[in-house]
Amino acid sequence: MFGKILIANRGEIAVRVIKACREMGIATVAVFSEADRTSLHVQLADEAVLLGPPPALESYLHMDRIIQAAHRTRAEAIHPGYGFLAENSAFARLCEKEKIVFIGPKAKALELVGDKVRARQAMEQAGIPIIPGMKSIPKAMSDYQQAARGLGYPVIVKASAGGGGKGMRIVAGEPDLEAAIEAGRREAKSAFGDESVYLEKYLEDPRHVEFQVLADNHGRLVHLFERECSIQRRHQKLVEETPSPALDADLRAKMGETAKKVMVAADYNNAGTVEFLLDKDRNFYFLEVNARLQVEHPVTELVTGVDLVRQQILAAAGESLALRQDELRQRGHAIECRIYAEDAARGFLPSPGKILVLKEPGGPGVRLDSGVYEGWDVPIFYDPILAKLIVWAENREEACRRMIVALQDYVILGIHTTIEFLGDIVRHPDFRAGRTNTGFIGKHFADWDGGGKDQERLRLALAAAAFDDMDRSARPKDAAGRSAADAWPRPWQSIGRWRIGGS
Ligand code: MV4
Repeated sequence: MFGKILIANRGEIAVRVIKACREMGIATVAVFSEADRTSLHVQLADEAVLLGPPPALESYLHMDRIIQAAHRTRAEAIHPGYGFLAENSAFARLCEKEKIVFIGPKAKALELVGDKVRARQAMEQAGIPIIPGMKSIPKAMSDYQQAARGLGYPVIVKASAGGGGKGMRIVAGEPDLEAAIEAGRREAKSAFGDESVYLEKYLEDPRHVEFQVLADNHGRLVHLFERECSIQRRHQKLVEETPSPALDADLRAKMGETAKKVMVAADYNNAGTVEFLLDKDRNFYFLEVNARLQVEHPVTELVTGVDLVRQQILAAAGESLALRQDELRQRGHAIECRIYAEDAARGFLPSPGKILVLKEPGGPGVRLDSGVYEGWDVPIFYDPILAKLIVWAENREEACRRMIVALQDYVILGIHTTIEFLGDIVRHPDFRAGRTNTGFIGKHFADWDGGGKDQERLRLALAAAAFDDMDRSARPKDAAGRSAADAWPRPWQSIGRWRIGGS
């Protein structure tokens, strides 16, 4: 087993990986940018190496500096987390050349699944259902027109190098096709440096259901069931859960076996996720492979009891997978809510700044994967995820109730977060009934205003009071040594009544 691992990431996922390493007796190296000197992951690791200035290209995306940090600290392996270099085949290759183990799939598998058109070809050959559409990149506009007529409108333009919605355009009819292809090309070119786009039949409001897979380096693999990820806004997931309310045992078994076939066809190793779209008639189609540990991995951990990060590390060290498909079970129900530093009432504007008050939920079946602490300044430079709140309960309804209470117990003042927005999602009758699809947020929450001006004034007043309270040691004290700020109750330290949807 490795003696020391470098974590090439920041925030909650770096903290999550450090935790797994500590449990395994593995020393940890954090890397950080100048904007992250005081970050939690830096404080929790055994060692930390400064990479450079705040911009990701100068720090968390700077391959040479990360490799150098690994050499200097004698780390034997690098865990990339998600985002940044996690699915970068050039980085996986560089690690190999430098004799550092990349904790993830081989560069060749990363290349295949990173190329959507090649992946579609490979999956079709393996007998996997793919969304009807093109299987190569054509030259002429007339080829696109012909393909679109054959598929029938609406169609969707997708970038071959893409993923996550960049370069995508929905086209209602032939008059809009050329402009959509041009726009998709430009966006793909600037996002991925590759302007290749292709067409698929557009599926209306599908569900997004993905399967977790674990594979070792010796050809053994299992799936760990599904995650339902339909609650998204502009391709940013907000709520995930497992089991999916849309699957029965039969469909689950079919999709799970298909997910394993996908990974065999991709010659895939380590942890990965196979994404499917599920239409209203319960047809499922391969969408793409996410070649990384995903943000939403904890819901799978809570219902299967498997520590996915530990499994990633074991597999990367060359150990044989000790899990057997026929021994894996889904027990109970898990839901995850993503806490972003964003103002949900104002178009999800980023909301960096100092966390003045932080009160965290806990209790039975409540897990918080967090990368923040009270008094810390949330920097503006990176993905705004602060934490993930994950709950487990025996069934979906109990899990919803547990989530609602945990969100009520979660107080962050000083910056805007998605906490209140998430509470309204989980309380929504359609969510409660499991009636979710990728159109849910657009349909029910397009103009959510967080309770309006009154709620906003209250939050501001509480934040101001909390700010005032921070400096209480400087206040004049009475004979007993108490300052005025020690008076109780202090409303900004309380939970409940003043909050939207509070008790
Ligand atoms: C689609 C689709 C409908 N039809 N493809 C969005 C992200 C990218 N990975 C693929 N996506 C979609 N592809 C066809 N042929 C609808 C989406 C889509 C979506 C997919 C998964 C989760 C959320 C989504 C939100 C909007 C659109």
